[in-house]
Amino acid sequence: MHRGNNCNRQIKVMNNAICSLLAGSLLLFIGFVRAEVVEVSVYKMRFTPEQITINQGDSIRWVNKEKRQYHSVWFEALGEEEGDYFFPEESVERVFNDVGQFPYRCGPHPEMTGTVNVKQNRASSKKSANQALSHERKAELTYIVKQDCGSCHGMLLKGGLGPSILPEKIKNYTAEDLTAVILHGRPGTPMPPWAGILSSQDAKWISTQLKSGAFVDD
Ligand code: HEC
Ligand SMILES: [Cu+2]
Repeated sequence: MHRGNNCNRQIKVMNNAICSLLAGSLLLFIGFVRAEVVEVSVYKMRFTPEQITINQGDSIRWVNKEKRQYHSVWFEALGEEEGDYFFPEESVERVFNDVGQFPYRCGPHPEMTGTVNVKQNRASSKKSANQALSHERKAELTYIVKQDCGSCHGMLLKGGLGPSILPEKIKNYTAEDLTAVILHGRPGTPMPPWAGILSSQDAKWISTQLKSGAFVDD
């Protein structure tokens, strides 16, 4: 069930390319177009990330990582019925075939909200691995680290629901170790895999920045 389970264990002996091929059992191949399943964590009464952008044809899987709380995913604004409740360790999935912006909320907890942005052009979604990150992408990634990572690791990355990821605490990890944790998550813990949202280049950049303390210096 958990994507990346084997990958984490074997990451030391396999490179990322092979690893993502294995994770590819989750991916559907439609012609040359690869539809992805992107995970959203449901944890501590929040959808994380709250805003997510995917390509047409991709799916979102909402995974309940709470200890006891159940939730639902309800696209109320579309005039739909509330989705089924899903309990800890359960998930719900939905495919998005239409382009647009789709806000949703949890039925029992109206304050829990999220938005799925579905865009048409899949070519521009992830930068190719050897292309330098643009200033815009770096700004986006900094925002993701502060908002999304910060929701668990603390706004100042000093720890919260997740451990501190300040330079001192992660000094025994290489940037490659951190990149693997970010892309694949830690199965069985609330740390979600970011591979659907971040390219390996994005994750590598974040890892380098984390190690240098760049996110907390300014
Ligand atoms: C839903 C909560 C949550 C979110 C969001 C989250 N993390 Fe985590 N993260 C955790 C938890 C919990 C752990 C500890 C997992 C364990 O027990 O091994 C963790 C572990 C880590 C570790 C390993 C730390 C160590 O000392 O082993 C790194 C690095 C990390 N997260 C980075 C990130 C980054 C970067 C992001 C944003 C892209 C992020 N996390 C988003 C909950 C989260
Ligand atoms: Cu809820």
